[in-house]
Amino acid sequence: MKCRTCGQPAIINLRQHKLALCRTHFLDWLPEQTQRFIHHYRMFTLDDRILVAVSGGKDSLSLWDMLTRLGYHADGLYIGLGVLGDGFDYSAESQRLAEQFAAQRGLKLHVVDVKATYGATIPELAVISHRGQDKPCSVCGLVKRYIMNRTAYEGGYTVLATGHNLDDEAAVLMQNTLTWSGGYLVRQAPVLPASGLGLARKVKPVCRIYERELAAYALASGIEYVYDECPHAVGSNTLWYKDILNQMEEKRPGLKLQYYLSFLQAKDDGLFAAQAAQADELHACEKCGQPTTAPGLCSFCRLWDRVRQSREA
Ligand code: Q46
Ligand code: ZN
Ligand code: ZN
Repeated sequence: MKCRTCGQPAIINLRQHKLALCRTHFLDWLPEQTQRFIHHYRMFTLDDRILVAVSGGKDSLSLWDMLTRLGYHADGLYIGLGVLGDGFDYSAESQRLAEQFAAQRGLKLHVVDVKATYGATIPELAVISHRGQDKPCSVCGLVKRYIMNRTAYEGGYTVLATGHNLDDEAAVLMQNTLTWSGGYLVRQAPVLPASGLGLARKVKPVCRIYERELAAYALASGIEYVYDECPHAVGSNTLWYKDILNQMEEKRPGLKLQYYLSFLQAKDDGLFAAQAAQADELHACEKCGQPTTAPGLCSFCRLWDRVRQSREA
């Protein structure tokens, strides 16, 4: 297999694009693609201050690397969840790699440790709050969304970028289309606009890029990242849907991309317009001031209230 651009041996074959590339040209091609999508979905410009949520994994670190290579002003945010792996401290290792990445490139990384800042790790929170039958992912999602938004807002960032890739998006889409969850589908988008109430603009610049391409980018550019999935992801629905989609992609290269893009097109054409019109009103949480649709306190403040009550009991 030879690189289409220069004829040197290729390191990757992008079957869905019928394109093979060598290391040099792949490392040029992926940021160019990302730039096209940033422009196409009007995500941000060189004047924006971007906060990239980094987990220490390949997707978010490759995204951060590409954004800085493209000349964007992008700082990082690492959230310490306090998750332990099999025989090693998963969160500590992820944090080390995120910090190493930032230090090597002279980039600014905000670190928010959930236990040090609020008083419990994510697995502890899941047990105390009885949310999600001791499976920490639902609490984790809530806490991460809150901290990301708050850090972006308080730091004066104009946009919050996450490393969700095409495989993530297609798996969520499959999960939501199997149950026709209109409310979730309407919010699944490459860009979610800001609200005047302090909800940051959210963007997913690599939502059209395959997971294996981001992994190849990280390897080819020498980015050290945490290889393992979060131990709580093992056995999750998302991984199961990813697996099914990969089997389909194997037989029909490009299927995942087509699935996702035709969904975005259908939404642009008005599918789920009714759900979009029903969007819940936001107001400021009575305690922390962050935007919420829940009456009174936001779900984050309610969660920590429950923790306090159960500790006092
Ligand atoms: S980090 Fe958190 Fe994920 Fe781990 S605990 Fe679940 S939600 S699996 S993206
Ligand atoms: Zn080449
Ligand atoms: Zn609150």
